[in-house]
Amino acid sequence: MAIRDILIWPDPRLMKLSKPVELQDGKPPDDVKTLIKDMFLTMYDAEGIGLAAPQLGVLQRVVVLDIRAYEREQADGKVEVPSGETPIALINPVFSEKSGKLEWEEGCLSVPGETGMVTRAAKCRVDYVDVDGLPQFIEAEGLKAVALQHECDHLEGKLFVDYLSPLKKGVIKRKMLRLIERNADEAAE
Ligand code: QAP
Ligand code: CO
Repeated sequence: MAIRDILIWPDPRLMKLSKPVELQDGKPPDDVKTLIKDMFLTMYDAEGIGLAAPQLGVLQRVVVLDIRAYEREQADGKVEVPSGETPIALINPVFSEKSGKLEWEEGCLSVPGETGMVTRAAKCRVDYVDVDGLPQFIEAEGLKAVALQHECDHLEGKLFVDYLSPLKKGVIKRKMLRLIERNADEAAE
């Protein structure tokens, strides 16, 4: 088990379609179980609330989510109490839109330090297989619905920046390219 490096957009691997996990005797293989553990470690280390496998360069349909950290941030009063159970690992998630529209200021561990307003479905359903190979589904709203849509998008090679204006996207891209360059320089020192 290990913390892995998170790819920074526009790394081309973030724009690829991820493949479904092939279950063996109805169970996820050991490398996928290790991947899920590493995804949680990496997400917590980076102080994120969601992470998709392609962000670690693994093009498989696996997502982890733990929105409790976000709940704590909001603990001063209002906002919302996200529904349902997290932390959660989703294998082969299939998203279906339920209803409504919800605007949220999103960020992404692959686009560090940047945010943008994205409109998503306010309620959604996600069918998936859990770490034990059991078919499950979640019906979510609010932050949890936003997070599930954001993470499922990663499996299609899509990021929140793809919903922004070309101008804003371009500004963020230049910043990220500079960051990638700086990281490479530091690694070479
Ligand atoms: C996806 O995002 C998400 O820029 C998860 O400097 C986004 O965990 C779900 C993060 C919005 C729901 C709503 C981003 C941490 C974490 C940063 C994240 C940063 C440090 C983002
Ligand atoms: Co993301």
